[in-house]
Amino acid sequence: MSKSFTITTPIYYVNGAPHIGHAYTSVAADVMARWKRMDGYDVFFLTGTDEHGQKVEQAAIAAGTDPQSFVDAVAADFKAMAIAMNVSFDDFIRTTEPRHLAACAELWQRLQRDGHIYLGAYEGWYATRDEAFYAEDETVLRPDGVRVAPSGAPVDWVTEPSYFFRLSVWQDRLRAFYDANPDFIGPAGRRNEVLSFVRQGLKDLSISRTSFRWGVPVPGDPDHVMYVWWDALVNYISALGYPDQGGAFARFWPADLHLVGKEIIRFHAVFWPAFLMAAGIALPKRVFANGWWTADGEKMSKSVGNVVEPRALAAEFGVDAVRYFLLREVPFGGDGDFSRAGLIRRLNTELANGLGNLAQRTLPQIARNCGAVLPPAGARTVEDEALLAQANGLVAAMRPSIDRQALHEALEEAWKVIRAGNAYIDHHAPWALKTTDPERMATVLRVVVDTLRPVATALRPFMPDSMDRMLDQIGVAPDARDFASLETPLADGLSLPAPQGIFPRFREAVPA
Ligand code: ME8
Repeated sequence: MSKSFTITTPIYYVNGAPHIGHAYTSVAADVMARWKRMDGYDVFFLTGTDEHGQKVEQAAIAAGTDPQSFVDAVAADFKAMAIAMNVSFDDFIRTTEPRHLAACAELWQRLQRDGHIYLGAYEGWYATRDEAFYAEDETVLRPDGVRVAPSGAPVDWVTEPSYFFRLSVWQDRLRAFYDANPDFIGPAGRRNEVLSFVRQGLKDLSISRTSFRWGVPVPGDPDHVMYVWWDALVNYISALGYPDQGGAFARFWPADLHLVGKEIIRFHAVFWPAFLMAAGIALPKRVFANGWWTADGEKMSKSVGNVVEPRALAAEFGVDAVRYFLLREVPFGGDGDFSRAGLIRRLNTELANGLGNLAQRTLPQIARNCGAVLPPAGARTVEDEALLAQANGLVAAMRPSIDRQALHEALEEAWKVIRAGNAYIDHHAPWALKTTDPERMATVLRVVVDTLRPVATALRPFMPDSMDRMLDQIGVAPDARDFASLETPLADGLSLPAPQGIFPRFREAVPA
């Protein structure tokens, strides 16, 4: 059986509408999932929605509806956004589903039975907006008298009975685990942040609340609901059928990669591994945190009115241009700033002029001058072979970058080939060979097609629809678009469909 690859996104809170930040993590995970499928892996790609907690309850009240109807509507919108952005998830888990509630209850009972969960009283600073507790020294008292968390969210002093997870006892084992698995957390800055957090000492974690009702009931104690983060993290195994540890669980756990935003690395790299260790379940292999997007230099927020809506952008520029921009604009793991001008610039220079032109300068010539069939390879020069070697090495050049989540570097590898391909056409000017040396013209055009094919194949995970259209145009059968198929050359004389532009240049309408 082929090797498996399990990748997850965070499950998104349903207290607000999906925006470009959510699309970002999901699209990045999608690229990796698609890449692995094309590379012969048995992939499980999980995404979904996090539907409990006080914030969601409050959002439902504010919307004048009950929590269940509210989460049903917003979860459907998140799912629609993922589909619109061509995110090829294998499962979409909702934390209000029975399978999730059952997994949470079972895990809770096991941990309680084994002494990892105990009843105590919680006192501390709690930020409803972050659904998180903060230590006194993490909070700041602002001049206006409001105490706030590092995120800026106001905190309240909370005292209530609470169940605790004995996190403190896992500190040494967590540290030993990080030492033994230096690649567990990426990028390096986030790893350092986690190591120093754990080094400072771990306190037991409050994992139940009594002050509101919208959560997973604690088994045997109906006054309590589970802390939303406890419930949320369990999604990664409830989706695989836990507590049944056969079937999908046996096939796809442990996860190869939890992709998350940088603000939730602690939950995934400290709390989650400790829960799993306590439960005797294998730990995920890696947690990688992407950076944060701002919009035109400002934090995106509803009140500022600068929230970037991914579907609106996709409708205007095409899904693939948006996917490309997000992954190309910033080194993956770093922060980025979204601007419309930046998107248009990359669409025009890199997609239309770069990649699009490589096809547009070749395929119409084949249609006109080669009888619309794939010309034979003919006798190749050293320059022909050099370009083809570069193109044929592309998947191998991108693979290590993909495996390190360096998606921007993987794209740069592809653009090296695209630039070399365009330089090759400039230099060999096939249009000028039409009358002087038609045989050489045919060879040059064929070299470009044989360059386009690995380029379009390697870029399919990033821009699935556009690259499929490009592969249609060079006669690659739909079932021969994985990486292994690149070993089989295209047949001479293959008839090609009429060429069509794939990335039209975008011209901003000038206001009258
Ligand atoms: O934290 N830039 O959900 P959430 C980049 N439910 N990425 C962004 C972003 C931005 N401006 N805004 C959001 C939660 N994201 C929890 C997760 S997991 C068991 C529970 C992305 O709706 C990024 O991946 O606040 C971030 O971690 C996630 O959305 C947060 O989504």
